Amino acid sequence: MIDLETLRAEARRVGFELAGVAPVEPAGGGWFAPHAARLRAWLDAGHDADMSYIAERAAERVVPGQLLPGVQSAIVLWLPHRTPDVPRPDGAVGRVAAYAWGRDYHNLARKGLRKLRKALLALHPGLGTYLSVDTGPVLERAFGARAAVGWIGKSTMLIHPRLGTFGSLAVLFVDVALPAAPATHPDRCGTCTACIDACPTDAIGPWGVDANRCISYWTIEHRGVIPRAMRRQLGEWVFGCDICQDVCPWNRDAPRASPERWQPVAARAWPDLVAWIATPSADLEALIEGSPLRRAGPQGLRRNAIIAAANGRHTVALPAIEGVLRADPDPVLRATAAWAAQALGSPDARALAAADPHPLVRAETAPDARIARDPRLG
Ligand code: B12
Ligand code: SF4
Ligand code: SF4
Repeated sequence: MIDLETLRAEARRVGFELAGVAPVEPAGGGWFAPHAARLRAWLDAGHDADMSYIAERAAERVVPGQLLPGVQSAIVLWLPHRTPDVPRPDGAVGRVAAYAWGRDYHNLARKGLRKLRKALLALHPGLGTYLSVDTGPVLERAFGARAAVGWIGKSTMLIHPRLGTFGSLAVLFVDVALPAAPATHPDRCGTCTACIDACPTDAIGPWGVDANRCISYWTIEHRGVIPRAMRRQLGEWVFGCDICQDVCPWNRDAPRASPERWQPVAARAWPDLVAWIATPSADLEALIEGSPLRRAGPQGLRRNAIIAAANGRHTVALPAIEGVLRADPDPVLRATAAWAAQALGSPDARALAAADPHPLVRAETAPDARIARDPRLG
């Protein structure tokens, strides 16, 4: 049987900074029951917004034996992803969450998991495994907490006392009982409420994060037009949001991840809004190859860039936004451009939107679509 020290050494060899083990009951009872109940409550409250993929595979999330019959342990792995900050260039740029400044962690984590599985199979021939990164039907933070990789903070982020919150998780289920963490990590949030206070949309509540209010959800997961009530709240974020992590005291002195490994680039950390807006969706695809930005897709990224340009009052982006409104084939982008062009004072935007063949775009001329000037934006 592999011991924890050997497992940790193997995990480090294949690129993970931390590894821990949680015991798993195939039926999902025991320590896991409160987590399953929280997932159910979160779904019942509608906090999943339109991420229907979570509810569709909720049964597997709460009964791990459905993913791997006879599962006995979950190996939880941590990949630190926040490199040193990339300097902000001058001009009209948007903000991107740290995990997407460079290479895609999903690829690195999957490669690492496969190597780890190979090493374990050499020790345990016939071992049954199931591996999951992010979109798999596994409650990763619950297993991370039980494996004592960290504690779940009020922001719902899993926090490691040395590494903070800026880490991605990956999980490997196995059907043998590995030596599990004897106890969970103590909660070290104490009386702090910095994440709750700083969240600009009040998305963090007692049930966890309500995706309907979270900037990360709207900029990454949501397809289609973003509701007007949310657009101003996105500020300059064009992919994800790091506010609840940036204010967390456990990140203050956390070491940064290797830039050689992650290869962060300014064009992804601080995207040029005009370039993103003006690049046809088909061409933007090539620019985001091998990056987590692919999750939002070219339509989502260009939509978000148009909103960020309006929020930042970047009039330099107006010609590109009007170009989208006049000629882009995508009605979602034209509708967003109609709103943004009006916000930036375009004299033609309203008439162009009114003459558009698509109802989504024409809706942006309704009286409540007129944009009140936000005093904070000058
Ligand atoms: C859906 C999802 C989202 C949604 C919903 C977020 C949410 N909090 O649920 C949206 C799109 C908003 C989102 C945003 C982000 N996400 Co996300 N997301 C996921 C995903 C795919 C599923 C999460 C889920 O099941 N949510 C449902 C709720 C019910 O689960 P939960 O929030 O994890 O809550 C659990 C605990 O909080 C626990 N709990 C909370 N309090 C208590 C108290 C007690 C007593 C107990 C027993 C349990 C408990 O109960 C729940 C069940 O375990 C996971 C990957 C995965 N497969 O797990 C990544 C994941 C959670 N996301 C991640 C990241 C990095 C982010 C962002 C930081 C990205 C960004 N920079 O924009 C933001 C952070 C927002 C935030 N504060 O959570 C990482 C988190 C890593 C970490 N260190 O914690 C994960 C693990 C992906 C990964 N593989 O690395 N995400
Ligand atoms: S990611 Fe941003 S919007 Fe979402 S909970 Fe954190 S601070 Fe709030
Ligand atoms: S900001 Fe404070 S309350 Fe929020 S997760 Fe970090 S330590 Fe916990």
